[in-house]
Amino acid sequence: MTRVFPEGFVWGSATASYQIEGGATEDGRGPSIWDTYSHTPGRTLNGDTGDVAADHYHRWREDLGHIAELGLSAYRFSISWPRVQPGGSGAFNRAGLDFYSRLVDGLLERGVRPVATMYHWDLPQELEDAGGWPARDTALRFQEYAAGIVEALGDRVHTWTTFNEPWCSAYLGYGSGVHAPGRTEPAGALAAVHHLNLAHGLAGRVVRELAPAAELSVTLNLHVVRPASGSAADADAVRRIDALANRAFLGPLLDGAYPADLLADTAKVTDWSFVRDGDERTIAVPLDVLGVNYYSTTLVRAWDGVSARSDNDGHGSSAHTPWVGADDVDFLPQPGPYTAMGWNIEPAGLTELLLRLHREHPGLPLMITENGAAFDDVVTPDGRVHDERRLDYLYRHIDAVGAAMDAGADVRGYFVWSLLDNFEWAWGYDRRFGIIRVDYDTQERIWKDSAHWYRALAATGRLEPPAGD
Ligand code: PNW
Repeated sequence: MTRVFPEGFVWGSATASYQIEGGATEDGRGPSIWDTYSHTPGRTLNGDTGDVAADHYHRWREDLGHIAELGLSAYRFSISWPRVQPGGSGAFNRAGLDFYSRLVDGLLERGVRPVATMYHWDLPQELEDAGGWPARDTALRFQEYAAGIVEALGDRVHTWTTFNEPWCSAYLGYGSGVHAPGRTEPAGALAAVHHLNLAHGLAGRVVRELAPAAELSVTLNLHVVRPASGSAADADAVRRIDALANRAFLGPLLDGAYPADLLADTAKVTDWSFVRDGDERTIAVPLDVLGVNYYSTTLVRAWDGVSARSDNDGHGSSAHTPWVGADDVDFLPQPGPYTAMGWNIEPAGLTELLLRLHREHPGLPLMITENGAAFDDVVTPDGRVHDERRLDYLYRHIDAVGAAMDAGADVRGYFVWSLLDNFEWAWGYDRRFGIIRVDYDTQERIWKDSAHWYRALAATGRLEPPAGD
């Protein structure tokens, strides 16, 4: 069935600084935790680093051309903190700010709305050395950084997004250690959750003050958590993972308080004394739009402490769990099909998630800030990439967004992850999410079939089933 999206629905695509820019030591950029982590042997697949990545730092003008050619109404990118403030505090780096200023102007000239993420995981290494996100001071440094970039770019940026997926920064960075900085400290992970939330609130106030015309948002990777059975024990496993994954952020951001069950569940890990009077009020700065990243679903059951654990939480191999304080919850393998990340494909989960948000937070506009899939793309002799599985994934998920809108959810737009193949974190260059292929030898950009298809969608707002669907 053909689905028609409303006039003004935003069609965008997304990237992140460390994943595409390269230029890691150029023009005064300082090191980030991802430089350190990726240069540590054994941390990333094949020892890949973001030193060169998709060379966007030098090819940004060409990439703007692709964005314009695709007819996107918005482009979501992130600002590299160590590029604009190399040590994470004190002086700003003019050359770094100029890079983003040129990018923003280039987008505006092409009629594309700039959506800037302040933090997509590249913390200045100096701040990590001083304690990282488990340290409260990092949130205060983030407020200064936010003031510097908002002052420089102001309301030329249409939407300021404070954080991308604080869940990943906290639990993968400080819990399981499969992301930078690779620490495995359960209490530290929960302190990181709080300081990321706090930093969001502090930076949100900066946006309100310095760029009153800009929209304020944050992007969360909310989890759709389902029980393996109808038992009360499995329902409780769902509740606990929902608290760690979703309500640890939604609670303070939207309701002004951490959920009581989260504090009780994790009492053995930490007493949460890092939450000070007034913090929750600071965090709850009103949002204009909530960014939602969606890829897959999560299936859990209560673990009896005896049977073999399936050990399949989809977050990379680590002896440490990101789900701190929930050792008695087991993550089950899911029915396929799967993407090249091993993530199960389930578009209905996206509808379910959007309707939950609509129900629990009526009146809050939503934006899909990431959705997409990695597959093993093949370049055919005609020089094309027939990525029909990605195309099918995108079609089904965009259709699922439409279904949620039909049922009342206020969804304003959709950003495909990602514009370009890029450095997929611990998986390096082995996993390709782009709708545009990057040849890492020549840095040539090749439009995959999904890019051609997405251009037609952005031009018409009409979602047509791909051939063969
Ligand atoms: C998101 N997980 O990352 C990020 O925002 C992107 O930078 C990334 O490239 C994209 O999704 C694809 O992975 C995630 O383990 C990384 O649950 C890991 C997880 C979730 C999201």
